[in-house]
Amino acid sequence: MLKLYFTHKTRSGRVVWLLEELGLEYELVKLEFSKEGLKSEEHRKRHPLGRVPVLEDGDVTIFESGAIIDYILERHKNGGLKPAVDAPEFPYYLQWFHYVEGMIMPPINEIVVQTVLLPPERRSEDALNKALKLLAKAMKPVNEALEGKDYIVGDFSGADIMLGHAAFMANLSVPFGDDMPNLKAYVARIAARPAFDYAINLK
Ligand SMILES: N[C@@H](CCC(=O)N[C@@H](CS)C(=O)NCC(=O)O)C(=O)O
Repeated sequence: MLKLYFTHKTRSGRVVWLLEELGLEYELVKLEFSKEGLKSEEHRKRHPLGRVPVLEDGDVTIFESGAIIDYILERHKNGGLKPAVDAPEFPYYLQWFHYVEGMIMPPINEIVVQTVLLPPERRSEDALNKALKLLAKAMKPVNEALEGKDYIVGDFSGADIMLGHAAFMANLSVPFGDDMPNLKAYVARIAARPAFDYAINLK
């Protein structure tokens, strides 16, 4: 059975969300967001940096949320929730899927570091402001791409698992304003999906 190493309020929620959308059976191993929970010798054998998510499937142990999502879609869902390689949507599916960790998550990581993870005396307002500006810049093309659409590429897909989770998290830190109406509606649409609601509230 698939085994997912999970920590509340992290990218491991993406994988729970996907598994729930697909109705796949899985075992959940909950780890605390702490040195003891994530940096143990045992967990570092699964992920060299001691991070989540990690998925085990028989003798496969795989990390990186995007890789895990693609792995599940290929090995356990026969390409479901993903356009066919020769479909016109396919290149854009790949583009938005990878845009999330490549362009959206770096400023979100910095915002979390500067507002939550660092002790107040080590926080930098300059670094925070730069990250907020970068995030707004990275989100603008997403808002434009969502014009007239419910999901980022055609039907609900793996790209929405990546993007929906990141957009929901971004909206928690800095709520999308009236200049991002499509993203605002998209986050509400994502939040209304029962599988997402389950995953995001799982502790
Ligand atoms: N690019 C990786 C990022 C993994 C990652 O940084 N996970 C965070 C939680 S969202 C983590 O485990 N942080 C623990 C730490 O930094 O010690 C992915 O998409 O899986």
